[in-house]
Amino acid sequence: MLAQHIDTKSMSIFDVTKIRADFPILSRQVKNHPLVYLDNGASTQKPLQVINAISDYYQHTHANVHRGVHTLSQEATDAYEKARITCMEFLNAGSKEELIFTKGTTDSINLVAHGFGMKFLQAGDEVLISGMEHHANIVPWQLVCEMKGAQLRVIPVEEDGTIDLEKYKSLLSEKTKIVSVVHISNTLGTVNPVEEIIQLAHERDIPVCIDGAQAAPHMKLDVQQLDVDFYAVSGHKMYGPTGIGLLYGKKKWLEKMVPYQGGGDMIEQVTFEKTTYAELPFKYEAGTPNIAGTVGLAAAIQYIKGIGFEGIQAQEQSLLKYATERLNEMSKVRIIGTASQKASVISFVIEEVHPYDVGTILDHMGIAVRTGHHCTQPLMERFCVPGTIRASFAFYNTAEEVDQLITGVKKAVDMLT
Ligand code: C6P
Repeated sequence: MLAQHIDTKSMSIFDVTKIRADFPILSRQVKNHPLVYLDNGASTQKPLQVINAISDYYQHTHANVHRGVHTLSQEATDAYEKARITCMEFLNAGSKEELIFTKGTTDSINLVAHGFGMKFLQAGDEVLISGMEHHANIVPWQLVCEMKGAQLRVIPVEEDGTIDLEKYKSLLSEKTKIVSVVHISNTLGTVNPVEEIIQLAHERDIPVCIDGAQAAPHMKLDVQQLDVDFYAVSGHKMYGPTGIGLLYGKKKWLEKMVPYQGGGDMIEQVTFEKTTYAELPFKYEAGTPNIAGTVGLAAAIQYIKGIGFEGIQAQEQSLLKYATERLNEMSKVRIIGTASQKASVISFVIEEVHPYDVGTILDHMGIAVRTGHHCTQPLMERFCVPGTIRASFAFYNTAEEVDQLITGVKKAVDMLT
């Protein structure tokens, strides 16, 4: 990770002012203050390139896909399938059969849990997740485990917010049918050693599903190099629209698994006696898809590519380092999640202060952070806190915004302690 001297006035690795001009929302006021948007882990803002691509699609191209011989339907189908290729290249998936459009990470993981679980899980089997999972990577597995009489097992989290790898190794057994863990924790920022996690599972022929919701916006992904079996992503966390996401799945699994939803477009032949399913990836895309969402997501990917992950990481790691240093200067502030490999997410608590109160004070200063359990309640329990204050940075954030956050946190400390 990047280590460099930070000069707060001139720390930008690239032209942030120019980049910020692409995001209209960043120049609005909140409570009579310029918006300081530090809730990118929840959802990122959208550049004009994405907004315009969606608007352009609706103004000139829209019709339903895969259904019509008319020009608009063919053009919409072309746009949809072209977006698939863009997304496929973004993840470096081997073929478009392996790239399914979903509503987002939650939908993708539900698809895997149902499709894999209903086919392959039996009573007594185990599904292995980690203690830092988002509810989206807990509840779908609980649902299918309950239906199949299987058991959910959990890899513990260490005090610094890393996965206990030794315990992971000991939990892998012949009962383990699938491992499903998060790539980057939305609450702690920890970047998990997914290569090692995958390799250890594969040594026992156990497939691995990775929740990549927080990784896709921050790092170059290569599902083939990872050799991962399933990889889930949300469009709205990577500068794309809401309601669109990706599931990468290895063909060998997708072919064997059962469809998650039935309906139009996912069939080959329907009779009242029996239905046969469409080829991949359509087997898993029932109903009219979010066509405009795929166009917007493809535009977001082009936008990210235009900036490049090298610049994105340099900027975000600088902000992370600077914010960590400044927060650590405050005696009443405690950072939760101190792993050496982190994305630009900082969770912290203030002694004897409820996170919501801090969030409210910050909001009055125009600063948007997330407060609460971040949909990781078991992780909150692990760290014995009701919730945290979370600042999550994107490449369009600045050191000045970190300074404003620190001013806000100091004000909260003065008012509430
Ligand atoms: N985390 C956050 O503020 P959806 O809602 O389907 O796009 O993503 C769910 C999800 C799954 N896994 C991880 C690691 C996530 O961070 C999220 C979404 C947001 O942290 C909203 S709860």
